[in-house]
Amino acid sequence: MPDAGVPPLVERVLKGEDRAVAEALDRVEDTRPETLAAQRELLGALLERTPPEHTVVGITGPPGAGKSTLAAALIRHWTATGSAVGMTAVDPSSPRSGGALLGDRARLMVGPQERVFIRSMAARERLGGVAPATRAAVVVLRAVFPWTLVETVGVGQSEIDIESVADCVVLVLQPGSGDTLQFMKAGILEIPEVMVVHKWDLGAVAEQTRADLESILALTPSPPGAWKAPVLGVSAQTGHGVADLAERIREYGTHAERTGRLEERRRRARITWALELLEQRYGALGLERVGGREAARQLAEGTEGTALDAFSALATLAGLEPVPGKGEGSGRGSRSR
Ligand SMILES: Nc1nc2c(ncn2[C@@H]2O[C@H](COP(=O)(O)OP(=O)(O)OP(=O)(O)O)[C@@H](O)[C@H]2O)c(=O)[nH]1
Ligand SMILES: [Mg+2]
Repeated sequence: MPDAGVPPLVERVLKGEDRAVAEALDRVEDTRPETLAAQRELLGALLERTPPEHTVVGITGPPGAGKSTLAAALIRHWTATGSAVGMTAVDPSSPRSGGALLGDRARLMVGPQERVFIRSMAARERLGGVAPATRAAVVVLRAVFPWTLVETVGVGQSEIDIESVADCVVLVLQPGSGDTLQFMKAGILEIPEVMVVHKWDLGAVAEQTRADLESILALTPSPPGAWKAPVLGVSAQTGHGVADLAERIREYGTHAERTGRLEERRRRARITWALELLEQRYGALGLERVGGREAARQLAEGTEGTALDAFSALATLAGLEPVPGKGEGSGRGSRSR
């Protein structure tokens, strides 16, 4: 039903119009400071109308583990069961895997009638963790799609960052790579909600990797009632375990919702993003002016609205250039393309 107070773009995005989604993504990925006010308004309007059960799933893991292929398999699974999916994918020109896997719908093997929206991010945004633009893109996609997938690559920071973007993190491991021990040392095995030993079709080497991983995980018992990340053998190539993976993701969602973990995580994600914006825009000075990172964190917690609203409040408190919000001037920033 049309709502008189809803900006036209927001209304079109919520209907899932591809062009509107693409336009909204262009706007929120714009890094020019003068566009911030309009972004704040757009993201606020979208978040307000986002069904809470819409879920962001992060897919992370070392290069070549098959994250994109697995994402494609999940997309097929979800669309086959009637759910639309949004995804931020790596640049199709990725040299390693020929990467066109997701940029190209034909290779993705998703029918034209299936509701999938894939946003390619620039290669620079996939390295070294999660860019603020990715956070904003995820807000747009999540407003529309029951499922949003975010792929990040790397061992280390990207796994840690993805936790503040996704509601559920899936770690994809390459069989026989010996990464597991390294992951444990880096504290990465504590992050994912679901672990996938991928390329299960490789047989014994995959089974061995799962056994190794399970024995490492057995060393760190989880407190009663806590979610215990399952270790699944999956092959995107044969389809083995894909439905099970989707089921475990859903199961975790139910658990996180029931225990309040989901809400807590989204709350923390908002703060992380606000501080990131403050630092990105004003550097160390931004944090210093509000009394350091911890103080900034607490101040941000006391604010309402989206991460951009929290950031704006912090900037104002710091006596730094205030960021106009709704009705405070600075017209809608538009892009010249
Ligand atoms: N045997 C086997 N190979 C697979 C499977 N899934 C993907 N691969 C292969 O693994 C390679 C990497 O796949 P991608 O999906 O591009 O992996 P990725 O983790 O997204 O790679 P980057 O984005 O470059 O880090 C490709 O050659 C795939 O064909 C699988 O289930 N079984
Ligand atoms: Mg990939």
